[in-house]
Amino acid sequence: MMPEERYKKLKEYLSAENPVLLDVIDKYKALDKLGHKIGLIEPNETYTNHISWWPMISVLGTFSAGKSSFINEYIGTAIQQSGNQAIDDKFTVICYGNNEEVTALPGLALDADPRFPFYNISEEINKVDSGEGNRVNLYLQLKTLKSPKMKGKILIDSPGFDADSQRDGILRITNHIVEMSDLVLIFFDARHPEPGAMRDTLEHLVATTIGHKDSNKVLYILNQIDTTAKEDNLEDVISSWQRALAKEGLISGNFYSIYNEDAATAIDDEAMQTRLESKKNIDLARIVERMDKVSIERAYRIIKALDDFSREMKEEKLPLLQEALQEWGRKVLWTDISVVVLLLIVVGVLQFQFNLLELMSSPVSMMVGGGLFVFIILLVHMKARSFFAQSAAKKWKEKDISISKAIMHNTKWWRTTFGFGRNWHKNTKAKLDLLMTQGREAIQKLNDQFVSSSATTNEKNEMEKA
Ligand SMILES: Nc1nc2c(ncn2[C@@H]2O[C@H](COP(=O)(O)OP(=O)(O)OP(=O)(O)O)[C@@H](O)[C@H]2O)c(=O)[nH]1
Ligand SMILES: [Mg+2]
Repeated sequence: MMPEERYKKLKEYLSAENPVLLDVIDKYKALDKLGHKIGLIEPNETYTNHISWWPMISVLGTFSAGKSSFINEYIGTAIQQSGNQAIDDKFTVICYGNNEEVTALPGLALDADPRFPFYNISEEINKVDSGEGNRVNLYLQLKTLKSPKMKGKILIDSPGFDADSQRDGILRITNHIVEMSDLVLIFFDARHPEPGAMRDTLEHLVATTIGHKDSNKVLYILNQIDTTAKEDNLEDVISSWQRALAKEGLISGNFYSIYNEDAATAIDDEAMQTRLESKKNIDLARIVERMDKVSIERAYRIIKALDDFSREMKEEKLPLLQEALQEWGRKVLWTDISVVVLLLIVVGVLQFQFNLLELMSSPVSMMVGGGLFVFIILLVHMKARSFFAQSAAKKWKEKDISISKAIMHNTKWWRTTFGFGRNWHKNTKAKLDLLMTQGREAIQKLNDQFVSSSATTNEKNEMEKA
């Protein structure tokens, strides 16, 4: 997708979900322009690609644990089918859409959607299951709906882990989704809290999430605790579950125990009902808070990234590039000087030996000789330019590909050799300063938006009380 098309699509989606971020796209556009000019990114690249605009929340876990029911309850619509056999056999990516009713699209539709860093996933799929693009449809589908709950985030429902019949592709994608997600909810089922039933899930999910650098993003959720009512063994079930997790190495973590009110079996004992319900309400509120926070955090992170990119360009990349280009210019200059000196020596020797100037006294031979002199200097100059540029670019390639690209960009044959002095890109630096200031203003606007929206909920609560 070319940058222009990407800006347009991002704007289209963001205008419905978070208008404050609309201005931010123009700032990214300005940043891209500077990046293109300096050559740090290629003309078809854009910094908007380097961040993910929609935070992802993935719901994983054992089959029939209640993943889909949980998502339905969270959104407030029966968007996903639920049932007692294994229902979901592929991942469902759920996001905001302009249609009132739920719209289901094949996995390939994700390819054209800038909200989802989908190319990563299709690559993963190709690794395990290479084939035509529509393989993707076997693993993924997209659903959109117009729900305020879905603004500014992406939810992923996943197929349950089945002991034997797990497809390689599903496992691979699961790991990848854990990597990409901002929040991962791992569902277990209180009907089978013992390690045997969860072995596969434990091995694959817990093991991949335990060592994660960002392990706070993983929530472990024991669902269906309403089923403990019959034998009154909530504490036993929870501790047996936590023991099973501990066995896998998970000692401390975000543990929650909930059930789904709509799907739960009726609890006859009233005291029991109250106890379970209040436990559930507390834990559910904490989970939902984390889910809601994800979209707010991401809005800040997008602006923060703009600031980071600008600052990095101004304070790190430009100086490093400038230094590399100055060094390149010096090398070219010394080569030029050496070649002139060498040629003068040759001419001197020839003059001394054969009295060259007298031999070439005719205007024509003078011109040919002079021309040859200049031609050799120019030829060596051009060769030196490209030789030293390539060696500098190669040196940077491993360390920082953008600087390597920018070196090639700034050393093309028609460009200056020595113009990298103090004033080089003075205007660009001023523009980057401006972008950073504007980033701070955008953060201010976001603050206003979230502060005022929480103020209105407070007011609403006050009004309800009155
Ligand atoms: N008692 C009880 N039943 C639940 C609860 N949550 C879900 N269920 C039921 O459990 C069954 C499975 O629920 P789903 O939401 O389809 O589970 P899932 O994890 O999406 O299952 P797969 O997609 O097949 O992996 C359904 O019959 C639900 O009604 C709960 O909290 N308590
Ligand atoms: Mg399901």
